Parts: sequence; C-alpha cells; structure tokens
Amino acid sequence: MKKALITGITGQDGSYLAEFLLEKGYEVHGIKRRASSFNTQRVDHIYQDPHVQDAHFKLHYGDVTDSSNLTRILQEVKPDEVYNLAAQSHVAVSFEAPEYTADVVAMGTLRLLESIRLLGLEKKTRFYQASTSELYGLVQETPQKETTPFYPRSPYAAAKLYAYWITVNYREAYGMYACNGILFNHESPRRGETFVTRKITRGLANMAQGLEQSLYLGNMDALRDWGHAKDYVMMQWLMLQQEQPEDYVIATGVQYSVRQFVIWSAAELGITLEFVGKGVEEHGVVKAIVGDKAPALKVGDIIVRVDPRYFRPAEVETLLGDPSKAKEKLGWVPEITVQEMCAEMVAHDLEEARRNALLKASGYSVSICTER
Ligand code: NDP
Ligand code: GDR
Repeated sequence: MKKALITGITGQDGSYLAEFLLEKGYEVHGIKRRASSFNTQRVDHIYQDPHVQDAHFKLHYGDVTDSSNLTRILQEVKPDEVYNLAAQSHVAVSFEAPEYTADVVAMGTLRLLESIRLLGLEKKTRFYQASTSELYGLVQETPQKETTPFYPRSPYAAAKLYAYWITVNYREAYGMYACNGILFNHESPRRGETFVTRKITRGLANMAQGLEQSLYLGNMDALRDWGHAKDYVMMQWLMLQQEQPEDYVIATGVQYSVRQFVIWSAAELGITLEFVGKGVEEHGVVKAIVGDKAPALKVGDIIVRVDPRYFRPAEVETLLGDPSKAKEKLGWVPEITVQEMCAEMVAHDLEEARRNALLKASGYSVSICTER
C-alpha cells in the first residue's frame, strides 16, 4: 500500500486530494495545525477513528514552520509521495503578513525538501509542490505556459517563486523526483470564504435569504482562469506518476471577469443583475427575479458595491493558462466547466443560507461572518 503525506490537508485541495488518494487505495497521512477550535471540517467525513486497527487516514499535529516536527513526521511515515499544499494562501493577506507568508510558503517548502534529503528519502519520496499562476503576476506573455517568464506581484507570489525554484533545485542537485504544478485558480464549495468566488456565492445566497445587506467587492475587472478543485487534485497525483519529474501548467484555457462570476451567481438564484456606474461608484442592481430562491430581495435593490478596501497594493489583472503540455503528456482535460462549478457553489451556499434563515426565524442566534 502506497503512503502519501499531505501538508495543508485541512484546506480545500488537501481535502479533495485526501479523498482521491483514499479511493486509489493509499494510506493517507496529513499534517494539521493545532488550533483553539476544530479546524478539520473539510476532512471530517473521511476521518477514521485511530483506534480502528487498519485506519488508512491519519492526522499528525504539525506546522511547516517547524523543521523538527516535519522531520519527525517524515521519519515516522516514510511516505512514497509528499504533497506540499500548506500555505498562507491569501494574496491580499500576504501584503499584511509578508514575513509570516514567506516563512510558511518559501521556507516551509525548503524545510520539507531538506528533511526528506537528510533522512535519506530523496530517492524514495516523490514531491509535489503547489505552485501557482500568481508567479506570472504582471504577465509577460498570453496565454501563460511553462516557459512564460515569471513576474510576481505580491509577497505571496514572491514566496511561491522561491518555493518553485528550490523544488527545481532539489530535483537537479539531488536527483529527487520533485514537480511543480503551476495551477491556475480553482474553486469549489469547499473554497475558503474570503476568496472572491466563494465570497460572491456565499454573499449572494445570504442576501437572497435576508441574512446580509450588501456584498462589497474590490476589482471586478480582474480576469481569471477558473477551474474546479476536484479536477485539479487529480493532476497533482498524475504529475507524480510519470517516468520523469516535470513542471506542468494546469488551467482551463478560458478566462472571465469577477463581474461575470457575480452575474452567473445571481442568475443561479433567479436574479437578473445589472451593473451601473463606474469605478468605486459601480454597483449591481436587481433588474428581475424569477423563482423562489431569493425571497428577501426585490427589483431595484442594490446588492453589490465596490469597497476600495479590497483593492490590492499591486494587482494581478489578468491570468489565462495554456494547459497544452498537461493535455499532451498527462492526457488531461478538465471535466467541470466554470459555469457548472458556479452552479454547484451557489446551490451549496443557498442550502446553508436557507438553514441559517430557518434557525434565525425560529429565534436561534446565527452569526454570519463577512470579513475578507
Ligand atoms: P487553503 O488556504 O484552502 O489551504 C491551505 C492549507 O494550508 C490549510 O490546510 C492550512 O491549515 C494549511 N496551513 C497554513 N499555514 C500552515 C502552516 N504554517 N503549517 C501547516 N499548514 C498550514 O488553500 P488551497 O487548498 O486552495 O490551496 C492549496 C495550495 O495550493 C496552497 O499552497 C495554495 O497556495 C496553492 N494554490 C492554490 C490555488 C487555488 O486556486 N486554490 C491555485 C494555485 C496554487 P488551516 O486549515 O489550519 O488554516
Ligand atoms: P487570487 O484569488 O488572488 O487570484 O489567489 P482571489 O479569489 O482572492 O482573487 C481573485 C481576483 O478577484 C479580485 N477581487 C477580490 N478578491 C477577494 N479575495 N475579495 C474581494 O472582495 C475581491 N474583489 C475583487 C482580486 O483582486 C483578484 O484579482 C488565489 C489563491 O488561491 C492563491 O493561493 C492562488 O495561488 C491563486 O488563486 C492562483
């Protein structure tokens, strides 16, 4: 039975990857951080009681800022594959916590690679690094492919640049099977609530049910190449099953604006939304409503506004990936379209909003966190 170790297992990708690997028959180990409250919601459904003798899913307390901890876990597990997904992954937050972001994202990757090497596992353990389209930042070529020059535009992206190159370096210097997956944005109902797609689907669903008053967004002109996380974790695994370790771009090859994603999400709730005004004055007005998904809204309501608080000190305006290499060498084609993904996310968040609205109507207190 193959063993995999996933850092960041409690995150969006970690949870889908763990499910995928368990289905493939792996023994899956994950590193979770100690927190003052439960932080395993995304993997609770695959949790196995450690008292069960042949449990195939095991969580270890740890942190990628702690080399001794990583070395101990690696020594204990001796994994065939390591998936390094742990990160302070929010671009806007990285401007506020740049040093911490660098420690986790850049140094965390080095710590893992060096632990694997020092333990003599460099010929056994295959390594996947969660690289990102943010590396392209101020884009030098469109669409972006494996050979497109990088130009990071945030502390997060600059830290990921180090992580990218140190992964390449350990491959070249020590003959490690180490790969970078340069993944473009990928989303799902498990996406963190403060990334733009989930903020939109959750915010609109809450407003439809009368739980929020307005959705405040930043740059709605930003263009992204959005795919589904479930499709993308399969690629992380495939990259580690090849004869030679290589780096791959994973993307859909189509891009849309944040504004377009808002319009689709509203449509999933039966709302026709029209944007009027320019710049910080731009806002989204309800033009028509069909069906029963948005009982709390009426025609003329302003439900989307711009708040400059969400503008970034340096923005990545446009990203569009060219996944030709992954298609050719890994035989991969994304299965879920962005519109299907949007529908799934809205349906998920509407169900949650309906539940909360019902609780509220029954006199129970409901806390709706809307921080960025
Ligand atoms: P999430 O933010 O959902 O998950 C990040 C994970 O990292 C969480 O499990 C988090 O733990 C964990 N983590 C954070 N800091 C530490 C630390 N110091 N030590 C150990 N674990 C830590 O990210 P995604 O699942 O969306 O992304 C996975 C990876 O892929 C990340 O590295 C991200 O940068 C990268 N990426 C993501 C893309 C996307 O569109 N989703 C695109 C390209 C790259 P906790 O749950 O406790 O917070
Ligand atoms: P991104 O994702 O920065 O691309 O990083 P995010 O969803 O945060 O932003 C996408 C674009 O939307 C614009 N935007 C807003 N973003 C947020 N979060 N909140 C808002 O209110 C808002 N309004 C407009 C942003 O300015 C941006 O242009 C994600 C993360 O998962 C990274 O870890 C990963 O590496 C990249 O995707 C690929």
